[in-house]
Amino acid sequence: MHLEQYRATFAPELPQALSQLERAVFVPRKRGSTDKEIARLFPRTQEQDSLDVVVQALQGTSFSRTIQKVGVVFSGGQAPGGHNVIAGLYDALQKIAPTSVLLGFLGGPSGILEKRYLEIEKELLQKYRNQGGFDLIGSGRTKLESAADLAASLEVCSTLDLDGLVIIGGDDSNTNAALLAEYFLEHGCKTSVVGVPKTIDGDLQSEEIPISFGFDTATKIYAELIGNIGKDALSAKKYYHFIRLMGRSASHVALECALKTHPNLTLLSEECWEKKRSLSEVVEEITTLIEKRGEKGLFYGVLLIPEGLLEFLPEMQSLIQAINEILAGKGTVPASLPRPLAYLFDSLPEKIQQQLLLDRDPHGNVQVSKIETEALLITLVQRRLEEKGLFEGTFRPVSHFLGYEGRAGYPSNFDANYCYSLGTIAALLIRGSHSGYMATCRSLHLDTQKWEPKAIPITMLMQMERRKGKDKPVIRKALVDFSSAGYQSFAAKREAWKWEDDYQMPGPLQLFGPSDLVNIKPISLRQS
Ligand code: FBP
Repeated sequence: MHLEQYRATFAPELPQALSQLERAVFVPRKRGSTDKEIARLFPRTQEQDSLDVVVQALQGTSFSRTIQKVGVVFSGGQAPGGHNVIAGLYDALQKIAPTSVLLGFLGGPSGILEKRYLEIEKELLQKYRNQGGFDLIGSGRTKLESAADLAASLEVCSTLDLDGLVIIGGDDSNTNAALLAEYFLEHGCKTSVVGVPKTIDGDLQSEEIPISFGFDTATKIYAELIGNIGKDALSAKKYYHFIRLMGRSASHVALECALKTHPNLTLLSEECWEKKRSLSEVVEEITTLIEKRGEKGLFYGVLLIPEGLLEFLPEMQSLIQAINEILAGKGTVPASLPRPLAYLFDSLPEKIQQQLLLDRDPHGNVQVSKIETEALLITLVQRRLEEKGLFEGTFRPVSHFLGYEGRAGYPSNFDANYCYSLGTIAALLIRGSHSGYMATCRSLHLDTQKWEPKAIPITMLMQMERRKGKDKPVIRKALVDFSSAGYQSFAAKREAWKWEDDYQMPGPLQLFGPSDLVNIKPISLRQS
């Protein structure tokens, strides 16, 4: 038997509160106040309460609707566990509405606009249970934002007579979900729009969302590879490994991998922003590390670089924002840049200049995964070492980018259970005709049985931000919190890691075996 067949037989565990769906009910909990502009833009969904799932003592509540048809869509980048959201949704629907039909929109949100879907049936779904990737229905990054997109989505959901639409996505995709929910309510459409927090980046988190799904698996996969690279560095003693890690703006992935593997240096974008560091200061820090290690006879090392680093160096951020505005209008780069920024742009290697000019994604974000920050740092560090007359011929850098290899792996047990629970909560939200909500669970640091399933209004997470040259309502990205236990632990140990070569080898993600190995959770997981 192949691993995928074994894995398909894994039975995800549900929190106790979701074990009897006929007795699982939502209890409202007052939410905090909403940003004024968000409240103005979302008049129908901004006042909704949070909802906690509780088990009612007696059966017999009449739920607000009988479900006949539900649609589901993946939006944005892959994250391990997505198929289990669909499995949890499907199984819950089968229990609460056995004749209901689940439609999967193909290729992401564009599948909604173009009315491309397939019916997800039991036999088909079986092959995808507990598997990585999003290949059952595919994904895409089309934004549902313009009046025409909203109208087309309404038309499709109404014609298909959908009771619910589940959007499995990151911050931008869940922003789309909030817009759709508001628009559908405004137009009297019965389709409940429900979001599910997906992204390996870990930046869709809050008090109520301890972590997005996929983060656990992706960081375990990266940590295995970083651990192997560390072991190689320690054996060969001749290479400096510059490892850029996916994760877009926030450095959650880099922090978690650092806690798991203990590299010599981990840059955190948030710290660079806080300290208003320039690119040359970052280069100086790396050069000094290499210099001091060289003095101790150590000519090798492991460095972690978050993929969003450049956007968090204030001078580079000004440059990227200026380029964004120019690309959204009519000017050209570098001609239309103000002089200091044009000078900074000119000082960058040509390849990096080109990468900064690449098309923005449909949400207006610069495509950080396409900017080879590790190569830029290697070039600048090499230049600086030469200026200082240091280590001619002994600085041998190797660049790595760990990104796509972590996004579609077999989900860890944590992600498999979490996703299955999120799909189940989504079904309950649709049964209760709740729209504009995101499914989530608190207490993920505890055993699965003790997780607290709940739903929060998506508007609770939103604020106004400048995108593509305009102010837009968006979900705020959660950055690394300096008061968190994960960061504090990192801050306490990193100085020692610079010199002691305490590289850890977490090894491959364990799907079977002793429970303390298969149930490892993210070290930086919020205990909320
Ligand atoms: P989501 O925010 O959609 O989950 O995507 C996350 C991510 O994997 C980032 O870490 C990365 O920068 C980006 O997607 C890469 O995008 P693409 O898949 O379009 O190359």
